[in-house]
Formats: sequence, structure tokens, C-alpha cells
Amino acid sequence: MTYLAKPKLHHPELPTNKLGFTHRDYEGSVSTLCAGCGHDSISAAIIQACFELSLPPHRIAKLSGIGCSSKTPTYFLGASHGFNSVHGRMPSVLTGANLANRDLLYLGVSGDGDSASIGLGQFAHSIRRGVNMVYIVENNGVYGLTKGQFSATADPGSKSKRGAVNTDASLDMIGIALQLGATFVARSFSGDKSQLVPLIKAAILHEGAAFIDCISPCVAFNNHPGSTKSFDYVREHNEAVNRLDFMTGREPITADYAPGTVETVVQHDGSVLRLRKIHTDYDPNNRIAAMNYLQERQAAGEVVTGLLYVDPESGDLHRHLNTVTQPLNELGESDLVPGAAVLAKFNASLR
Ligand SMILES: Cc1ncc(C[n+]2csc(CCOP(=O)(O)OP(=O)(O)O)c2C)c(N)n1
Ligand code: SF4
Ligand SMILES: [Mg+2]
Repeated sequence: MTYLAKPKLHHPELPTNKLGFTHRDYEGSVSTLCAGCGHDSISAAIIQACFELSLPPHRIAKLSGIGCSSKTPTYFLGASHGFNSVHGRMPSVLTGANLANRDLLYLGVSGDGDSASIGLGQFAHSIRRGVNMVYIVENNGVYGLTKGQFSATADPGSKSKRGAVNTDASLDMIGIALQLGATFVARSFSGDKSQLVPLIKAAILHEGAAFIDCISPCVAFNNHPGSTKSFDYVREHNEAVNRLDFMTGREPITADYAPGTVETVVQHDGSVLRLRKIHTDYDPNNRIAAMNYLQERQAAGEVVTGLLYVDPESGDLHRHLNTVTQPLNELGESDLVPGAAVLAKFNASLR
């Protein structure tokens, strides 16, 4: 319960990261979600990723919309900035915050209802603009908070808990993100922490719009036979194209891999992603091939996961707009109102 404070005391031997923080320093309030909800596993993965990257919690801003998924930022990073916006409006609030202060690390957390229905336009424009953020959709195929109506990501033919069949076509967030120019696109599963944690870490280090579609079963309304977003269905149909094993730049590859099965991607900030290829012919640097592959495999009933596309040359909205490197919210009055003489000089330069 959110009103139950977590005890602050912890074992003195708890491991600490480079900043001297323990895992506990990245946690939030006690979750009020249903026991077993996939969303809680995603919160745990976010906590682990931020702990392992030794991120200063006060340099992170977490933003969300409305839904069980959008409630989750309360349950992680309790010492970070947070903004719980209205339904479907997280992306524009995040974009505004990012423009005002480029120095924070932005984590947008949303649901399939929040981002694929009411917030679809907002989602689309934040992705196509390349806002520097990690955008996670906790995708359960239903509106969990409002008691299990089909969402726009529910597959046609999938059944509700009461047996109603979804007749609408589904909306694939991955396909849309690829088409809109997202420079980091991944799909994962809340039940696969070993895949999800490195993906979140890589997305955090990525410059530009990083999108993760995380299948996250709703145990209350969409975890039955006939659902394509249940734990059993995703486990049985999960086809990982690669695994992100290592991602710190200078470490040697310690595991023994067959030639051609590891791919190294150097990101803009110098961080190195090491991808263990499971499908050796899958190329995560080819946007069009990724779109085709995903459509084909989806038609065959597979849930393709892994790092599906990454552009190592990515840029972000600030780079595109050529904004000053100093965060806009730190500019003083003399910068913002430089006076009539500066204006006259500027106008003269345009004549
Ligand atoms: C403007 C507006 N319309 C409708 C609602 C009702 N509503 C609340 S949450 C929600 C859907 C949430 O679904 P999703 O984003 O998938 O989150 P989940 O609960 O499944 O994690 C809806 C329709 C609302 N809060 N505000
Ligand atoms: S209703 Fe579904 S999505 Fe919401 S907390 Fe319960 S299991 Fe999770
Ligand atoms: Mg949902």
C-alpha cells in the first residue's frame, strides 16, 4: 500500500554501486497492483537497471499517463522527479520537460491503452521528433485499470476472460515506432528479466527516442487460455532474435561464442552494446528488413523479442533544433532578455 512506508533500515552489507547507493535507494513505495501483475516485474527491472548503471536518482524524471501501468512510477525511483499526467498525455509533458531541461534522463512509462488509443497521436509525435527518452509501454492487451476491456493492441481472435472474441485488427506499437523513425526499438517480456534489464540499460544510454514494447500480462483480466498476452502464450511463442549480454564499453567478451554470433554496436556516447545473435541472419541495423521480418513472424503467431533496431548514429530533438547545450531552465535574465541593443544588432544581421 502506498501509505505504508517501507522500512529505511537495511542490512549494512547490502551491495552498493559506484555512487555508494544500494538497490533500496532506487525503490519506491509498496505496490498496490494485483499480486503477480507483470507491471511489477517491469518496475523491478527498471530499479535494477538504474542501480547497475549507478545513475544519480535526482537526475532522472519519470513520467506517465493513466492506468495500472502509469501508476507504477510510484513504485520505483522514489528519490527521482515524477509527473503523473492525464490519460495519453505523458509524451507531450515529457517533451516539454525535456526541452526545458535537457540534462535529466527521461523515463516515460505508459500502457497499451494510454499509448495506443487515447495517446496514439502523442506517442507518434514524440517518437518522430526523436525526443531523448526511454519510452516503455507495459503492454497487456487490455485496459486493466478499468476492468479488462480489449485495448487496441489486442490481437484479432483473442478472447476476453468472459469469452468475447476481439474482432478488431490489432495495432503493433513496434511497427509504428519503426515507421516513425525511432532510433532504438525493442520488445521484451515482463517474465524475462535477464532480457529486459540489459535492454533498459541500453535504452537509457541511447541518444534519441528509445522505445520498448514490454508484454506484461494482466493476471486479473487477460491471463487465460485464448488470450495472446498471457504468461503461457508469450512463453510458448516467444522468439528472441538476439540477447544483449554485455554493454559496458571496455570489457572484453568473456564468454565463448561461435564466430559471427556476436555483434558489437557502438552508440553515440561511446557505450558499446554486445548482441548475442540467436537468429544469425537478423540485422538490427536494417529498419526496413526489421519491419518486414516482424510482420512475417507476427503473421506466423510468434512474439518476436530482443533489440529489433538500433541506429548508432542517432540524434535527438535538441540536436535537430540546434538548441544551446545549457538547459533552457538554467538561462538567466540576461540571456533571455538581452536588451534592445542586442535585438537591433540581430535584426541588422538579417537585413
Ligand atoms: C480522458 C480519460 N478517458 C478515459 C479514462 C478511463 N481510463 C483510465 S485508465 C484507462 C485505460 C488504461 O489502460 P492501459 O493504458 O492499457 O493501462 P493498464 O491499466 O492496462 O496498465 C482508461 C480508459 C480516463 N482516466 N481518462
Ligand atoms: S488489473 Fe491487471 S494490469 Fe491492473 S494491477 Fe491488476 S493485474 Fe495488473
Ligand atoms: Mg493495458
